[in-house]
Amino acid sequence: MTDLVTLGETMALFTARRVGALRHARDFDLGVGGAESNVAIGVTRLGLRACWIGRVGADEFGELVRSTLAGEHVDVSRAVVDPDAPTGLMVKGRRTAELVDVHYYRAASAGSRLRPADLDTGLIRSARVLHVTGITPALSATALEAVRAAVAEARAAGVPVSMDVNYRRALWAPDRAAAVLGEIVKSCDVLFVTEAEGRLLTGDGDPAVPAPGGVPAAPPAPGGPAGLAAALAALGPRHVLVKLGAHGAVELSEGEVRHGAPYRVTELDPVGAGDAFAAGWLAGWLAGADPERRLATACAAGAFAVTACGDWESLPRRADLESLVLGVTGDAV
Ligand code: KDG
Repeated sequence: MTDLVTLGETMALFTARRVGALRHARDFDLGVGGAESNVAIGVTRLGLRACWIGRVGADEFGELVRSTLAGEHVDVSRAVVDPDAPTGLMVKGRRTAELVDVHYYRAASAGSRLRPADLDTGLIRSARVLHVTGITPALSATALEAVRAAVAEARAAGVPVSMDVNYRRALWAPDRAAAVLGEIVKSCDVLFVTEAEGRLLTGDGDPAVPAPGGVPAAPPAPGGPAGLAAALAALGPRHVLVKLGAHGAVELSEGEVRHGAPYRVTELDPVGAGDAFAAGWLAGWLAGADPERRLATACAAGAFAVTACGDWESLPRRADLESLVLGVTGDAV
């Protein structure tokens, strides 16, 4: 049985080795990146079974995406190889030692041609959770329809739906994102947001939501993160997770507010931290961990993910989480 099913675009990812403007980069590491497949890898590393649904081109990068995910024990048997479009690309630079900048080359990519017919509805109906992000609906009309169809299928079968808003300014305008994602949120059981993304959904939007790797510059939400979580829970989700970066996270679940304490780590690459947080929380939730423990697991996973370069490479395994928590608090996750 598959625990988590997710759908989205996974791209080939070139990461500049040198700090500075990309035009001066000479060497790149080649890997893959995709928010949904990052979560799939994250929960797999924590002992669950995950399936990723998406499209790749019939090219070397598509092969790289499928073999990388399969190498991480993610089920890619439903991935579609599209002969008519290339695998999308993402290029990651280091503008300064602290600032990561991300550039997409994904318009009309194979991944953006995802469509409802690509879904294995039986698989979704038998999963323990469907995880989607706000990235996929921004890719194309058919990708948006695929997300809507997957969510409807899950709802009809009583499968919980989890969504990470993952707002990407490079893909769509904030008002369009708020309108489209606001509809999907109503069907979600679990919602992951940053403060700025949360305000986008509640209509107190600050359009200056950072690009991945950008520095969050959000003024405090009225009522603080707990007030924001309450406003978001009023839209539908039973569990709302507001990620606060270096300040940990706030969870509102079934009327109870919890604060997840941050872990002190040295940050090398912030991209992928949100996916790690979602994976840690979902893995704890599916394992039936108590609320304090699952939130601590999420915070520890998010912290662990920033300690090394790569969008998913530093996603923790169970033993990694234990060493991080033991190192800081002397307690086990
Ligand atoms: O969350 C990390 C992602 O940003 C990255 O892996 C690529 O899916 C991606 C995106 O669209 O930014």
